[in-house]
Amino acid sequence: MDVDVTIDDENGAARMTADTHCPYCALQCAMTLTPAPAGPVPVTVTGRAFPTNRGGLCKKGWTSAELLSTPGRVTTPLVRRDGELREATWEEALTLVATRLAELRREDGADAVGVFGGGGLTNEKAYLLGKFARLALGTSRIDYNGRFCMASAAAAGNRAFGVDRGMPFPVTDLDDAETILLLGSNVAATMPPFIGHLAGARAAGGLIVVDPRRSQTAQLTANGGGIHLQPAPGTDLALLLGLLHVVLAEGLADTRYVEERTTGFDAVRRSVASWWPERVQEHTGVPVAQLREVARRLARGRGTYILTGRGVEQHVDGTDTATAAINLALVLGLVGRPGSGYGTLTGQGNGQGGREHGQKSDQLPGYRKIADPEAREAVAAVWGVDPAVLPGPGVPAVELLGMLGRPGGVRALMVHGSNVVVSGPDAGAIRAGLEALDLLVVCDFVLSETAALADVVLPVTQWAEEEGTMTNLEGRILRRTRAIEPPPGVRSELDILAELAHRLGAPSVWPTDPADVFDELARASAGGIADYSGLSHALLDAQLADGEAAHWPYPAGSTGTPRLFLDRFGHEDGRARLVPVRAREVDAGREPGELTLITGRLLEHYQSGAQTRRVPELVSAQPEVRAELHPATAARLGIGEGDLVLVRNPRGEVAARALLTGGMRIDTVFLPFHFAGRQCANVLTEAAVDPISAMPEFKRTAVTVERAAEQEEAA
Ligand SMILES: Nc1nc2c(c(=O)[nH]1)N[C@H]1C(S)=C(S)[C@@H](COP(=O)(O)OP(=O)(O)OC[C@H]3O[C@@H](n4cnc5c(=O)[nH]c(N)nc54)[C@H](O)[C@@H]3O)O[C@H]1N2
Ligand SMILES: Nc1nc2c(c(=O)[nH]1)N[C@H]1C(S)=C(S)[C@@H](COP(=O)(O)OP(=O)(O)OC[C@H]3O[C@@H](n4cnc5c(=O)[nH]c(N)nc54)[C@H](O)[C@@H]3O)O[C@H]1N2
Ligand code: SF4
Ligand SMILES: [Mo]
Repeated sequence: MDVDVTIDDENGAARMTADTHCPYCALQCAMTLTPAPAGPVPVTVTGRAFPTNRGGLCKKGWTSAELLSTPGRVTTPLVRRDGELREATWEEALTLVATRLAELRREDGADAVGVFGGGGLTNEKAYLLGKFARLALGTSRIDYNGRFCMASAAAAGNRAFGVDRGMPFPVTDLDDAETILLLGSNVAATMPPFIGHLAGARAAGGLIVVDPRRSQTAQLTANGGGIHLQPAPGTDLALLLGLLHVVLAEGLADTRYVEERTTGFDAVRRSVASWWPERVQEHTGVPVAQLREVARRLARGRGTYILTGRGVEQHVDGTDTATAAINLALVLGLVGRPGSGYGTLTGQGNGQGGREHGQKSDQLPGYRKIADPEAREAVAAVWGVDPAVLPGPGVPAVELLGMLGRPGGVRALMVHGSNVVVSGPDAGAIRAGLEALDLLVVCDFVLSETAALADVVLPVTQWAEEEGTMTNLEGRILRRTRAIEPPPGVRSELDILAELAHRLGAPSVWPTDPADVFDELARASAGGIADYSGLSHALLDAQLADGEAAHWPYPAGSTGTPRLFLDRFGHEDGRARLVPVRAREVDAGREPGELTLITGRLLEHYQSGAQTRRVPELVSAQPEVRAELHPATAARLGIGEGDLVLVRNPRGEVAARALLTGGMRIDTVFLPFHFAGRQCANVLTEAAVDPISAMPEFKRTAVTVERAAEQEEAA
């Protein structure tokens, strides 16, 4: 869709508006951009009526256009010379990158070059990046920040259903729910317009929020809205086993559904047998009476949904925890039936599409496995190459970052859409790895902390300056449309990848028009799980103008799939798998005097903060990191409101002002991860990962907290 002429201003001159979606999270709120040539910000943003956001936007959405003209915008390639990043021409920068990449490949083989992508990239960019890694670089070593985000929920969904689509139903289905169990998700801060879809459940007293903090979302359960369960961090798996135990003990299971639509019930039944409520209370801190009440409420007829967020997934047992939530939903007969369901809330703007089209180490476009000979053949045919030239599976993100600069590891890294030095686990080690590289190339539109370490920075277009598609949290494909011309000097990522592919002598064709890239993606996805082959930019534009949604799978000749699993699941026998899982020990390894650090998000900032720390209104609302502590914990440690505290462990130290709140447990401290330098929460987190999904443990880290000495306070 190109721009529409819809507004006439006073003197009759037509101005153009573009209907698009927010550049940030997976709710992908609909907005209209109107060019404002006179002001400091080049477009004005208005919310647009759309099923997911109903015209609403959060603060980040409202202020998103400010980044287009931020003083920190990079508009010229930068190349490091004598230790400093200096302006260079595109010819110089691209020649340097292509020459060095080819040299390193010659010296150490193709796997000496790594690629790190992002879930904020459009489908077109994510697809071309995966193709570029496999064909132009020939490397297997590509992965992306979705490993930090969606990997555990995705692994659990694939294992249970044979398909991973965050929400297998439109979000508006939630409007009629009577009961919603929301585990480890703070939507009131992370997707504010989403809470409109919780209104029905709240009115019915059925919003059940599981969070060790009284988060903004947990606060929605007050005044009869529902129940807040406040377990110890990392004990959700035991809680879920306990809920299933009560469901079975009290005869609340949907036995007919279990028999007809699932396999594996007996093993799961046995696995929860010993999780009687008293044991669960001891393990999690959740009272027996609450556990029983919640189990009964979930089983009370239709209108029940179970949803998970990062709070339960970003753990070393995140896949098993998501699996336990799925088991509960299946035994209650909630999945694949209108009026009930299970889902996970995708995070980044294109967190869903970003994991479908080939930037994950083990995948090819269409959510196909790169190790599967049939998938390799199908995609190689679209690319016009011999399947034998495609590398095999690479390694997941944390492992990839652990190889930087190591012998036999990765000597050059290309980063597209992630600020790993702030957002990756054990950030100090990641910084050391990035510094040890022979070549770090970062594509970005601002000088993120990661870009600041690069040898070459390539400036790219931003959302309002480009065309493309995004796949939101419901698996609905949306159009991103251009409202304004990019500033002179920046190039689109598609253009950069195509140019480098040519210089590296890559086979195949390298389209740069997003509609053409989409057409190729659609063909490459045909027959895969995430099949987009019936779609094109033109079709999407016509449909969207009609108010019709496009949910994948959308094979040629179909009209898409708003609701999955109505008749069958993705496994060959059509049944869902119930998979027995076990809870780990609580607090193993906590020393006396240690607290558990949990990390997460603030409404005003997005991710590593590379973008939102550049928006004045957001910065003035949340200028710096604050450590949230229970007043009793603070009193015990001699800490007062606003004191500077040091949060420490052997990996690092964060300096933060104390924010005292009764919403914390006395054994935990909370830090948002949006800040850099001495405020970076991830210098404390550990690179330990879930054995199935390779998701790092972001939500549970041992730390000590103490008041900073006076000299430190003064500094
Ligand atoms: N404002 C804002 N919105 C965002 C983003 C952002 O950076 N800022 N990022 C987007 C992205 S990529 C994502 S992935 C989503 C994430 O969205 P959410 O999943 O809602 O975000 P988090 O704040 O990481 O975690 C949610 C909650 O988990 C709780 N939690 C921590 N540990 C545990 C635990 O062990 N068990 C349980 N049950 N809960 C726990 C935290 O206290 C927190 O309130 O948000 C998206 N939206
Ligand atoms: N401690 C802790 N750490 C966490 C989490 C947590 O809960 N706790 N959550 C994790 C999660 S869920 C996520 S998703 C990650 C996210 O963390 P990151 O991967 O760091 O994500 P962003 O901060 O969004 O970084 C995106 C970067 O890409 C740039 N960018 C945006 N769009 C584009 C584009 O189209 N092309 C290019 N080339 N660049 C672009 C932005 O300017 C920014 O510099 O953080 C993870 N880290
Ligand atoms: S909720 Fe997400 S998509 Fe909507 S305006 Fe806020 S950041 Fe943008
Ligand atoms: Mo995320």
